[in-house]
Amino acid sequence: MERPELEARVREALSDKAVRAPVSPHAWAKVDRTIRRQRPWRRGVLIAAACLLGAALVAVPLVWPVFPARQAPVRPAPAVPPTPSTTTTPPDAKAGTGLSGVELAGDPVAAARRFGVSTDGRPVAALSWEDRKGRNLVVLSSREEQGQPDPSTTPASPTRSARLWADHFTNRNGATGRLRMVRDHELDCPYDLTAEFRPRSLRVTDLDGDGIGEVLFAYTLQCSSDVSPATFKLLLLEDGRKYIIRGQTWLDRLATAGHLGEGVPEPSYRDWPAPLRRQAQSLYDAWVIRG
Ligand SMILES: [Ca+2]
Repeated sequence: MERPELEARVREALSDKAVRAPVSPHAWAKVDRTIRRQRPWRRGVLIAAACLLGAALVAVPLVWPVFPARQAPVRPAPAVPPTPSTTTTPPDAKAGTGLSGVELAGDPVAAARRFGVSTDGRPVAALSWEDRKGRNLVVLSSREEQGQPDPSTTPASPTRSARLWADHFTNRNGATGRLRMVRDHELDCPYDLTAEFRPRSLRVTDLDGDGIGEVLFAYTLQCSSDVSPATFKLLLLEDGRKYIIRGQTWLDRLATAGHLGEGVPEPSYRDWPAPLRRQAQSLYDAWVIRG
């Protein structure tokens, strides 16, 4: 019973209704003495509780490490894909197995010099790699020069000639040599002359997985004074063997005059390794403009 209530009941007992009250007129004095006796005891309880609380706050951090914490399961971090390394390898230049050190030279002249070889034309692109036969270097080169005067006109008109070469050099067992040469030309042209390798067509793969690189490139030849199709050839060399698709292309997608036919392979497609044929046909179809 709280003190205000006790006081109220005592005062009620001391009133005129004291006779009927449930407590005697002397109850207040008795209660007051009881309260005074309880005050020190309550104060002690409060002080003890405060001390226990303080001790708990100090002890818990000290004792906590003793007990192994029940940790939530750690979700493994997602795998991070490896960062692709930078390389001078051109797109699609290296596929399959068996090739290493594939590099498209920034300076084809210097690349030929380092390999210890020279070409008939001015090097315009060079690609080197290593396969199970040894070190390889393919150099594309070209040269344009004055042609023979055109005898069909009077006086004879001047002409221009252009030549293209592709040389596959190898270094096997310490010996450097030319494994294969491909050459083509457009001679004595009195009109507009085009003779150029398709930019960025030079690449090496090992699609058939035999450990020998197959190098691919393409070029265009034309001598024309009007809108005429140009000669387009795509070549693939592997260990001295030559695979080629010969056809025609328009030089400008916006200037065509009819639809051009399919390219003609040599040897026939049934004699090509299937992965090489698929790649060659795919790139040929992507590069020629048939109209
Ligand atoms: Ca191969």
